[in-house]
Amino acid sequence: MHHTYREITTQPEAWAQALERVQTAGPDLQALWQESGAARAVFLGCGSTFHLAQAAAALFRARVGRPAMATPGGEAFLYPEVAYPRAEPGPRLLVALSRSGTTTETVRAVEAFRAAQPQGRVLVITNDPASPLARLGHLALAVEAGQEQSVVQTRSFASMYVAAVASILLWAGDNAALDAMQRLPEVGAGLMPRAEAAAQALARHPWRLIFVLGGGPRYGLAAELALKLQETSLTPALAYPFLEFRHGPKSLVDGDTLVVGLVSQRHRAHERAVLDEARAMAATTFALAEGEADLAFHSGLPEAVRGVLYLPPVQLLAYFRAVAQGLNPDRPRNLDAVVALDL
Ligand code: F1P
Repeated sequence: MHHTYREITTQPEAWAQALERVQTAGPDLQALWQESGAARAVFLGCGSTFHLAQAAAALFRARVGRPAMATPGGEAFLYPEVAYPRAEPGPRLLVALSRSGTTTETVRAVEAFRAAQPQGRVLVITNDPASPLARLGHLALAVEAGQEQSVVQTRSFASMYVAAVASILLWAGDNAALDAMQRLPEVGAGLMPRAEAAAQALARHPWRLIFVLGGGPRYGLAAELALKLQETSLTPALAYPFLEFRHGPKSLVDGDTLVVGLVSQRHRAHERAVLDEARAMAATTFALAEGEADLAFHSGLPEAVRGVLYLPPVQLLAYFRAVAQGLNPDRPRNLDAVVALDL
């Protein structure tokens, strides 16, 4: 059995530890946000963790109601004037996301931020408590249970995402949603067999191209899942907000195209209409949603807290597509677990 399979299917345990870490750090998380001026935030990561930053920044804007942007670590290091606009003086909170805590671009970006903005505050969310990045944070949330043997991030990503969502809901004062999150590990474990069956069925076809569509706080998750399909199974994969699909990308659709929809409850009518159009163009579609979908969660959880449930089915699709092609999902072509540079 590959490490990747075990890491994907056991990930609810890592979600549980992430929730514990936020629970324990609650008062420190609140203090950090206040000390940072409670004005704005920047979420930062590389590759998978950049997509995590995108998902987290969108949820932060929606729930905390303050400006927040997501930036790749390398971009923040090279173009600090883009990441921290001068027109917005005053401190800010920087949330640095990294499985390893050693990615050079991320570490250098945080060092530069701390030097340039001494009043700013840094929260690090990582899977390695002893990493250089963990030591650079004013506060670090370390979810060791998310650590992996595999190069490609699956349970690590999900564990850091759960920690980020819980932190955001804490800052938003949404205690009801925070309480509801405690059920995620149990719901996730219950969903895993159905997620696996659906992924195995979908993986039987040699898809030429896979779209992953997701809007609002789900766009970053769609981008991460497209990256998963690329890294693990070498399948060309593209992520778009649902309605953007019509503005050009749909020209790529043919009978060997799969369109995966991370369907929301709130805008399911608009999102289903896009999937219907894709099917009319000969694509195969696969909808993931809380109810009435190809894979329905039936979680009973609020929309803001159940984003992580979209991850295992598509992570498993990437895994089974890799195995179907005789690839080793634990050792993807050309990739290393950490990108270390001499910047
Ligand atoms: C991020 C990273 C990603 C890449 C792959 C391996 O490292 O290198 O860029 O997509 O998933 O992880 P980290 O900073 O999160 O450790």
